[in-house]
Amino acid sequence: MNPSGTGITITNHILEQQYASAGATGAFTHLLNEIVMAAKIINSETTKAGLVDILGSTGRRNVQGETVKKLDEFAHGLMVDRLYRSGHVAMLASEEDADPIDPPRDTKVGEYIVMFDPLDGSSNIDANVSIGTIFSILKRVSTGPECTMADFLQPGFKQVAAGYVLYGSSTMLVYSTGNGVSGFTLDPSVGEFLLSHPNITVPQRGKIVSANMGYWDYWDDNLKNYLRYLRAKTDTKPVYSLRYIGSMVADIHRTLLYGGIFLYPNDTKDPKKPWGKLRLLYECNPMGYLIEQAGGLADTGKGRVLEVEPTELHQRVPFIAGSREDVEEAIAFISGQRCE
Ligand code: AHM
Ligand code: MG
Repeated sequence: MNPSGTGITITNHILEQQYASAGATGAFTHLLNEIVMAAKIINSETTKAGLVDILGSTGRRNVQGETVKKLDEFAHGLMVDRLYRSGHVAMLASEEDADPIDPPRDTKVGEYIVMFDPLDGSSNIDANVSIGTIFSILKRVSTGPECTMADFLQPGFKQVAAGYVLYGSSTMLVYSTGNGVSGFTLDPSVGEFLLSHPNITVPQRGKIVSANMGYWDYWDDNLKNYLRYLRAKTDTKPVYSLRYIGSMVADIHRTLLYGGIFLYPNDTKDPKKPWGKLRLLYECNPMGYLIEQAGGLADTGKGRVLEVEPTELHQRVPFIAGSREDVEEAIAFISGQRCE
């Protein structure tokens, strides 16, 4: 039933972390458990998506100008409801909403800020390709009666937890509270996430590169030199395999397990996309946190992702993450220190 045979449920695991942390009140545990519950419900909807009239576009566009799929809306609404229901959230923000989301009236609020992408990779839904939910948890920093933008615009190293749910060939929840990375697989027969991947560690070097090569013409020469280097066999390195799913959660999950490098660089030719596509606060920061917690690196090409000072809620950054040696090598090329 449980691939590792340990039989540890995610609820046990979260509770164990709570007991190990002096002064923990259980608020954080309750919050994470609401995310687990939301993950189970979103999973159930995604797996029956082909059976009911939930697939397909609503025809509306989100704040990023992208077509919103019905499942995105469902996942967004569910995350908002469940997280506020925990009573421990100060305020929420989602990829699907231009502004932070106010708590419903008369809701008990708490001290945590949660930012999330409710259904990442949603353009893949209709093709039955893996999609995911990403979340980032911070502590509120403002002290007044209402939250301010400063609560959301905190650098990624301030995260107290981050994780993702991958709706794939099996459903997994991977999270970290700053003590390494743990992965749980949903056993559909009992409806529980069971510890299947304790202490995930990204290999120091991989042999997979993951990037949308269709954008080749929009990338700068230093980056192209790096990618040419990866596809050449030398005495010291193999030819790197290309794997790109186009769902960040799935691409990062594979990178965590197998190693290698994931890149979503900036576009040098489109003035509307000078920072690439991926959003700092609810995509790159949580994934960067997990990659670092697993022993890898996450960089913008100009520095550590987790140290970027955010300026806007939906800010985008270039994202280069994966095995430590691969990312270091990529940065050497991107900065022009190496060209072959
Ligand atoms: P989304 O949050 O609107 O789904 O967009 C993010 C997704 C990532 O999952 C993925 O890495 C990227 O967009 C793929 O973009 P592209 O099609 O430009 O390669
Ligand atoms: Mg999305």
